[in-house]
Amino acid sequence: MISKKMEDAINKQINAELYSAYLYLSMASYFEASNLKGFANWMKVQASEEMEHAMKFYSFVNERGGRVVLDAIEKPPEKWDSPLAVFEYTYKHEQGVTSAINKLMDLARAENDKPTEILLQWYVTEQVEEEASASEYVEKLKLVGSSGNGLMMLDHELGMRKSG
Ligand code: OFO
Repeated sequence: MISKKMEDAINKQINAELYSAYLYLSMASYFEASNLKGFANWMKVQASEEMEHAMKFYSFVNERGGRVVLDAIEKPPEKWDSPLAVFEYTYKHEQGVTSAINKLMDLARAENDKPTEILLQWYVTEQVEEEASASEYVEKLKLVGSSGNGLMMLDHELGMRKSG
C-alpha cells in the first residue's frame, strides 16, 4: 500500500500533468488562430501525451490501494508573442516538470517506496525527451527567424507528429 505522503505528492503531480495538457491545448488553440495548423497539431499530440502521463499516475495510485483526488486545474495563458515565445515557454515549463519529478523521486527514496521509484524512472527518461524536443524547436525557430518560408517548412514538419 502506498503511504499517505506519497499518495498526496502523486495526486499533486496528476494535477500538474493535467495542467500541462491544458497548457498545450491552449498553445494549440493559439496556433490554430494563427493559421499554423502543423504547430497546432504538435501541441494537440503533446496535450494527449500529458493526459497519458496523468493517467499512468492515476492507475498506479489505484493499483497501490490509494485514492486519486482531483483538484482544480489552473487557467493556462492564452497568448504568446510568437511561435518562438511559445516554445521557450514550453522548454521552461518542462524544466519545471523535470524538477517536480526529481523531487518525487527523492521522496520515493526517502520513503523506501520501490514501486514508486520504478514508476518514476519512466518519467525521468520521458523528461529527458520532453526537454530535448522543446529545446530542439526553440533552436529551429531561432534559425528560422523572420523567414515566412522557414516557418512554413517547420509548420509542415510539426504537422507530421502523430500520437504514440
Ligand atoms: Fe508530463 O511531461 Fe510534459 O509536462
